[in-house]
Amino acid sequence: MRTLALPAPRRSRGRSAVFLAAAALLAGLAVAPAAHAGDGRKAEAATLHDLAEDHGRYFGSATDNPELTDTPYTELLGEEFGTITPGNSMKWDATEPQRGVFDFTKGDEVVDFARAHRQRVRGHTLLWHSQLPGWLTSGTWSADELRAILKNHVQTVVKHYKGKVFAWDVANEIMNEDGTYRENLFYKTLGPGYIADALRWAHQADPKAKLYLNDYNVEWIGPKSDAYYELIKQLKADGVPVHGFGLQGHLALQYGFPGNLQENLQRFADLRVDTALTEVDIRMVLPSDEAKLAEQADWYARVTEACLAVKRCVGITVWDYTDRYSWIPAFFEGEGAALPWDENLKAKPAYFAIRDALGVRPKKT
Ligand code: 9MR
Repeated sequence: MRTLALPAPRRSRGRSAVFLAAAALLAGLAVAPAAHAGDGRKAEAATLHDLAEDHGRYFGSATDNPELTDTPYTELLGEEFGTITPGNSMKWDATEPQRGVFDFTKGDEVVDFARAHRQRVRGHTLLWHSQLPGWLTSGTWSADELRAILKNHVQTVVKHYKGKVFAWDVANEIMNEDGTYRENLFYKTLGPGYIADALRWAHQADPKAKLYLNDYNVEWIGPKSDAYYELIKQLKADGVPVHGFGLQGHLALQYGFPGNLQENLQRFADLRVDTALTEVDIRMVLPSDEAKLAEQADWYARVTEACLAVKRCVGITVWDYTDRYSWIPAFFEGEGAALPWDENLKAKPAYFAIRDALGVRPKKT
């Protein structure tokens, strides 16, 4: 049986490989390092990202600036993950607090952390209806003015992070549940063309960055994911630089698992775009108990397996890795325990289930 009392796993590189292996054995799991025998670095206990890398995928976590002073937290953040997404510090209110005045201090802090730990950064997000600065939401803009503001924002931010951010959530949460366009500030003034424009401007600013549309409640096939499917198909047909679809993956045990996730990922791959699970967390009604944690573990494994089954699903990011810093309790009263590590940075069954799912290595010929 898996125990919750296991210590937080540490990155392979040096320290507690043997300890982790012993812990995994106690937990009744296959121990990853054996499969790497003969490879110096990988002979040590592999991290989630190491295991994901064996499949050509990444495994990442979101983080936020205030958390970077929590040393036990940053140790794990720096060791276990291959990519980092700033949870807030690249959003519009942070990066352009006054019109035309840019502040990259906090975003840079996250980038510097990532680079110091040999991690790549997913940029989040260039435009969203939420967390916009007051000067933008309270202003009255003509279409020409707003277009110029959006272009300047997108290009200034993307240029600043050129070569440092490998993928951008260019447009976040632009669809309603019924598959119609969300009537955000940009839509209302510019119409749906703002999406293609933002993608083109971002591409001009950094031709190498992968450009994504990103949303929640799109993990299953339904009106909202259908809308993205149609939009991306059209954007591709029009030659617009769109490279990926981000499925946030904010799931909740009480609403059921999105059974056709794999099929959904596959249809986007068939449109010749990448997909990524960009903000995964799996919440539950509190208090948590053994049965809920076991079900959560199973869901994490299923999400991981769905991504591994689709070639163009390039990676998985959890929306922070520990319940200590999850956004859930503040937004959903009475819910939480959504992440693979608990509030004390102890690995939960979900962590071991992800390892298990990643541990199935493709045969090397
Ligand atoms: O994690 C973010 C949290 O700290 C903020 O308070 C919140 C504000 O809306 O945004 C959170 O991140 C969101 C992400 O940017 C977009 N998808 C939903 C995420 C959770 O709300």
